[in-house]
Order: sequence, then C-alpha cells, then structure tokens
Amino acid sequence: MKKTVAIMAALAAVTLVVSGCAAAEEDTTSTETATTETATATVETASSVLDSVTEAGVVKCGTRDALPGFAVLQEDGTHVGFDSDFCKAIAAAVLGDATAVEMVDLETSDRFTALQSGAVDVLVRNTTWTASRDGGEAATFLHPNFYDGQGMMVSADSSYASVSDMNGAVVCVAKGTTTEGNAALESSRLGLGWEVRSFDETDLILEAFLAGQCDGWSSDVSQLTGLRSAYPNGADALVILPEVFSKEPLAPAVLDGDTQWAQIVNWTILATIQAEEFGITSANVDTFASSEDVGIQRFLGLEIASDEGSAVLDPGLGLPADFAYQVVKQVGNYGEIFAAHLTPLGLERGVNSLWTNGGLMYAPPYR
Ligand SMILES: N[C@@H](CCC(=O)N[C@@H](CS)C(=O)NCC(=O)O)C(=O)O
Repeated sequence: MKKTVAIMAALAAVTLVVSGCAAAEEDTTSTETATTETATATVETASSVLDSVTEAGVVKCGTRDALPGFAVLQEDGTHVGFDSDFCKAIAAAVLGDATAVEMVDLETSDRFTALQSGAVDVLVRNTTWTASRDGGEAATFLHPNFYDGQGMMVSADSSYASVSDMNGAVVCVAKGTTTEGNAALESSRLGLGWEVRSFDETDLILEAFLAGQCDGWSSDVSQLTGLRSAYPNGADALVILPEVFSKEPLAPAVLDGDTQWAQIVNWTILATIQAEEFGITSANVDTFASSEDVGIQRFLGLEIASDEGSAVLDPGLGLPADFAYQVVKQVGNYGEIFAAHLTPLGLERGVNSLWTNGGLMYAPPYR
C-alpha cells in the first residue's frame, strides 16, 4: 500500500545548511510548522501493524497477568502494573484510548513465537534486549522501559549471605529466559557447581521453592522483588542477595520489518520520559495548553504560531499530533508510572532515573 511520509529530516538539514546551526535552533518554529503542511514524499511500504490495530480498534499486548508490580490481572478484569501501563500507553498513543488494549498473558518461552505469529502486536513483558534475540528472534527492541540485572533470592533462614556462599546449590530459573544462561555462566565463573533447574512457569518455581527443592531462585532483580512481595510465607521469609551479575535491559519489542510500528512504540515510551523531563504529569498536563514553550507545544501537539500561520508538528511517525498528551493524560509520565507500581515494592529509580538526575532515561528531541 502507499503511504505518505514526511521528509522533515531532510528539510531540517537544508535549514541548517542555509541558516547555520544557531539561527536554526532559535527559529525552528516557522521552518518546522511550514514544512508540516507542504513537504511530503510518497514511498512504497508494506502494510503496517498500525493499519490492523487501527482497524481492530485494539492493541494486542503480550504481557503477564501475575507479576506483582509489573503486570497483574485483578479480579475486576483490569490489569495493573508497570508493563501494563506501557501497554495502555501504546493504546492511548495510537487509538486515543488507554483501555483499547487486549492484554495477552504469555509464559517466558512463548514470548517470541507470539510475536512472530502475530498473536500480539507488541511485547511488553520484562524481556531482555540481547543481540541473539535481536538477530535470531525476528524481534526489534525499542527503548528499554527498565534497566535491570540478574540477582539471586534465597530463603531468609538459609546460611547464604552472598552468591559466592552457594557452593553446589540448586538454582531454580524460568525456561526460555536469559536467566538460565547467566546462572550457568556465573556458576562456572565462580566455580560453584550449581545445578541450574529450569521450569516452564513461575508458579512451578514457587512450588519447588516452597517444597525446599531450590536453594536459590534467580531472575531479574525487579522480578524477584515483585515475586518476593507476594510470597505466600511473607516477604520477610526471602532475601535477595546483594550481587547483580548481568545486564538486563528490559525493552518492549515488535516484529522485525515494520519500521512505522516500531517508531510508534518507541516514541510512546520516549514520550513518557520526555514528559517527566518537562515536568508534565497526568494531573497538570491540561495546564500546559497555554504554554508558550515551543518545545512543549510541539510535544503536546499544540498549535504553534508563526509568520506563515499556525500548525502543529507532525514528524511523520504515523501518530496523532496529540499522542503524547493522550499518553500522559491517560497513563502518566515515566516517573509517575514508576512511582505507582515499582516504588511501593521498594525499588529505587537508580539507573532508571532521568539523565538529568544521572540515570539512563533520555529521550531524543521531539522536533
Ligand atoms: N528478563 C529475562 C527474564 C524474564 C522472565 O520472564 N523471567 C521469568 C522468571 S521469574 C518470568 O516469567 N517472570 C514473570 C512471571 O512469570 O510472572 C528474559 O527476558 O529472559
């Protein structure tokens, strides 16, 4: 099918050449608003998930239904959690309705097949971005929504104070995860001779752990924290050891080969980060309707006045001009989402702070 794609980037580059960087930075408003109306080119692209999502009026989001803090199906049928909120944010961005989302519960080993078969439009399920998954699972990973690392949880009445105390331990993990390989590697690195035992479902690890069949339960620290909070014998019966022995950037993913859909999901995540940086929250977003800050006007899809008239910025992503407004209004900014679901578990922002606070959360300019 034919799609019209704005070529603003090329025109912006021309602007820089003719007027110099400083001038372009000071007076980009008129250039960018003018180009939104006139500068387009037509290219052939394959059909996008955007079309099927728009037609269906719903985003199918591959996630979880029982991971405290991240994605929990409640008795009233609603989903609550950090990952659930990013699923809702995508629906708010694309369809203007955060509730227009079908949450598809996936076990770890089914995640990529669900994406490949089209059973889900996007995966937001504590999934680590690795090179092999990028290259071998037909998955395109987007901006991480949580930078994590692998850790070890043990019984509080065990004698383990450190991973290096766990000589000959049985370490229980979920099948189809990065956790399996990392645990084996850590065991051989430290010469601990672990038996890494893999289970199809988290519930089965829990059963085995309760039955005393596991000396350690290894996973991403964020997940261990969530699972610990819901432990049947109480959170205090478990301890998460201090070591973090891998990098686990948890990132939403879409199927390879659909750049438009990938950009849409990416900019939805980035919008939550940018909103936090601007200080725009679900509670105060409407007060920015009269903002005179051009950066905020662009971001919220507000009319930007210029000598040529007024227009809203359309960067050509295939998103409605007010997508960031809808995301923030209906779901919240990154900090709000984190505070609502992860702070109560005791997780700190740490590397997931904004870059302005020394963290890794950084959105490219929306212009
Ligand atoms: N981030 C790792 C681990 C992800 C993962 O899903 N781990 C298991 C281990 S506990 C899991 O299913 N957790 C959530 C759940 O079952 O609710 C990966 O992408 O492989």
